[in-house]
Amino acid sequence: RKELVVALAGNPNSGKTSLFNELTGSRQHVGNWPGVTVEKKEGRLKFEGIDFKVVDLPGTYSLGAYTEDEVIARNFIIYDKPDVVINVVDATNLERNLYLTMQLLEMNANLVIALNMSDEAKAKGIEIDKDKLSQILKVPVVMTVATKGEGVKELLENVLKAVEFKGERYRIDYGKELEEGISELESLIKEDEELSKKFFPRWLAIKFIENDENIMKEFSSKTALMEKVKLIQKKLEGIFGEDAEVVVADKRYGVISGIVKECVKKRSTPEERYT
Ligand code: BGO
Repeated sequence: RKELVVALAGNPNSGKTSLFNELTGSRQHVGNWPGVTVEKKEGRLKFEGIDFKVVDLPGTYSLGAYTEDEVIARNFIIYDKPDVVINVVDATNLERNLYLTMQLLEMNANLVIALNMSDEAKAKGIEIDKDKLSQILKVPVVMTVATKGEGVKELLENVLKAVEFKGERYRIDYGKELEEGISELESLIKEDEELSKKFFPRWLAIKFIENDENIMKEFSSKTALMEKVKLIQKKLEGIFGEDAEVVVADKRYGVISGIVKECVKKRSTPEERYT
């Protein structure tokens, strides 16, 4: 069996580096991403007789086209199609971190969530129902303390299971009007061999509606498709009275807020109780 590729994705300071070190130990190689001066870290590990290559993606809050780091991370997921993506989530900041998670799911990345900093979360009285989170997102969720190696074995067991996963993960329901636009574009994308081979059609359709700079530039020569995109954007702006990209982002934030309400309980910490 060939070497499996696992990418680590997460917000800055979520503990990605600590987890990378814990997974790969001294079997690391540091270079650069092609054409840019951003550091690329790769490492190797063997688990249950299977060889893994672990690629540490740049830490980002989003996967838009706004920073070099975001473009590197998203291009790796689109073009290199890693077998599994470990999404390192800071459990003390679940709501903010889930914004990236939603985008990874939208790209059809094969996710396993490492709910890291779970020691810090506990100390702060934040209780996350990880089974509930896992059930909603249809993604394995493992509590980890990367700096102590806690949960890492369970994480790898779930990575191995995810390799075989063929089902569907969670997808945001953007509501009737947006979904109509998305599926119209999705059909056009599926009819285009170049596009449908390269991209997950639903993701690309959403990026078009969001007016994603890189994507719009890359496909500006597909005039019929671009006209359709503009038409749909106009229609949505007429309905919502806002740019389509704002409507999409708002919907994501709303969905995340709902998920957090369902999964997170905050107890008062001893300090808060006695002061
Ligand atoms: C410092 N639990 C706890 N408690 N801390 C963790 C965990 C965890 O599960 N995982 C990581 N950290 P990175 P990115 C630091 O460096 O891996 C800590 O950006 C310090 N440094 O040790 O770098 C980790 O790669 C001085 O903390 O994250 C690190 O994603 C004082 O979280 C920080 C306190 O981890 C970020 C912490 C000189």
